[in-house]
Amino acid sequence: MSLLLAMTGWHVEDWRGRFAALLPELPVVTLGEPFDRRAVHYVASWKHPEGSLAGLPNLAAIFSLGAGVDHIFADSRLPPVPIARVVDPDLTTRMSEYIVLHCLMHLRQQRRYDRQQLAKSWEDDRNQPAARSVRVGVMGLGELGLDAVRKLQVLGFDVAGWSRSPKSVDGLVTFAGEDGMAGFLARTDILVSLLPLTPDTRGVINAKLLGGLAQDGRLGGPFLINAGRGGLQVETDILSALETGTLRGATLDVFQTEPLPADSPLWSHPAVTVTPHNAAMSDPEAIATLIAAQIRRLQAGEALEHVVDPARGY
Ligand code: NDP
Ligand code: OXD
Repeated sequence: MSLLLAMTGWHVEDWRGRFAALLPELPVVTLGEPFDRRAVHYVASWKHPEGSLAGLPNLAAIFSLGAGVDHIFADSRLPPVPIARVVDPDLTTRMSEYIVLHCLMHLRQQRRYDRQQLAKSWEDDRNQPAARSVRVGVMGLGELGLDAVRKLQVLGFDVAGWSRSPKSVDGLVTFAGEDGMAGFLARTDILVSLLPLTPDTRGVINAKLLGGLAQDGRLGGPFLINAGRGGLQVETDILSALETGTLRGATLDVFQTEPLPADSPLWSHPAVTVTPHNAAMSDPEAIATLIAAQIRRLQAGEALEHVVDPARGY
């Protein structure tokens, strides 16, 4: 019985060491070496190469090394076994820090004061709207979205949420599905995207959606914060909306192509804040501990936690 580490872009030997320490009885193998495919019972994946998990006859489960699973469902030759993802309080807290930071940055117009400081310009218009007068709309009311909602509410923001299925959340105005989209957007001054990337959500942040955002808010125009996935957004539509004034500014942590190409106009746009897909960096020790606990659970005949639904894609 072994654990296969199937990842690209990460230091596989660091992960081997972590799992070997947590599960000393379980051999750990990697895609870069010869291994017995029949012995592999578990896979830990981050962007594994297409087809690399086919032909593992005794595979029992695939563990995503992140919260998102779009990188796993991107493989058209995926074996039909349960897929579990990361749900980790540390990761959730980091994401909420990011969302709160950028909502406050747009509320308090920090980019503008940065420019004024560079120009040594003390300007008379120093007014600031109150958080309670600014409407934040959170797309995605899952592990990350709901935590961000709670923390934004503590600061006084007027928060609403949008999800696939209808939700009743104490103290939160909620909208759901296609039918709820227009009403949700019409009361949104800062749009926060914490959606997973699925066939249904790909390209959802497009000209039509941006055109539906509130234009009557206290910030002088709507802002976008996307920390979900780059595939949710149509970057040319975001740039056009910034040019026409439909959108006042954006914070983007994720991009259609990552790393963001050097020639992307997003890098130098004065109304765009770019971060390198690190809104919520996973703590590797916490992730490995979580997956080791999942493997122990399976070995004890218990059910896996945080299993995703292949039909929904998240
Ligand atoms: P969850 O699965 O817990 O929540 C997903 C939410 O999105 C749910 O509320 C779900 O609705 C909603 N949703 C899914 N599809 C649709 C749809 N078609 N229309 C409307 N709502 C939809 O995920 P998490 O909160 O844990 O994570 C969200 C995403 O954040 C991850 O998939 C990943 O892409 C991203 N992420 C980004 C990181 C970063 O550093 N930038 C770090 C970690 C994660 P419902 O409640 O009805 O099911
Ligand atoms: C994740 C991520 O999905 O870091 O965990 O994007």
